[in-house]
Amino acid sequence: MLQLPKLYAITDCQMSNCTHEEIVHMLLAGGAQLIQLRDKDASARELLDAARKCLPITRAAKAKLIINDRVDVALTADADGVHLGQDDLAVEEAREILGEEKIIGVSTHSLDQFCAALETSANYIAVGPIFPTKTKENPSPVVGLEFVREAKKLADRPLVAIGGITVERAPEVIAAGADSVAVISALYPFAEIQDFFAKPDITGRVRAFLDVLSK
Ligand code: TZP
Ligand code: MG
Repeated sequence: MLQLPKLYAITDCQMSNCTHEEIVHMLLAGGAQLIQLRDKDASARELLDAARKCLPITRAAKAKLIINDRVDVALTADADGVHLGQDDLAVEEAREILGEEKIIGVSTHSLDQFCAALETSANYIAVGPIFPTKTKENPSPVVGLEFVREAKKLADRPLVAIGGITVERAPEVIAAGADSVAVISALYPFAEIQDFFAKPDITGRVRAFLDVLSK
């Protein structure tokens, strides 16, 4: 079975004022071993271009790079896998395209969706939003830590928790049963951006997550 590191770091160019490549460098410098390339504003070509730039960097660090939403981009770039939402291709459709070796993850937002995902060949199942989040447009209702506990009882594969997870809250999410916490905004500290050209301390945030999660 797939082993997931406790931190699943997701790229966000808008929040960080950085390119995906820059973000990936900073995430790896902090010790991230699992990264998702996510860009809802990018065209397929732009996302493919970013994936092709980032993959040699993650490979050199022996880290995994998962593409959000786009099975075609994951296949063409030969990424490590794809992360699917409820409106993307179904897991088995993606599996047919990507083959047995690639990682396929799927987001679920209710017990019904979680149970349906258990019937697929998904390598991990994500649940959320755990806490309120401003990052996702039209997020599903918050499911809370109780949902993580319930999902853990049923899970036969790694469980990823997402949505509003901060350094402070990450330990309780892992304690509730998540194998990994997927994080966007808490990796891109706005307050530290003093001016337009400044870059946030993404590496520092990764270290902070890994530090609390190693205890
Ligand atoms: N799916 C459920 S919540 C969410 C996604 C993509 C956004 C997570 O972002 P943040 O900033 O870590 O709350
Ligand atoms: Mg999606």
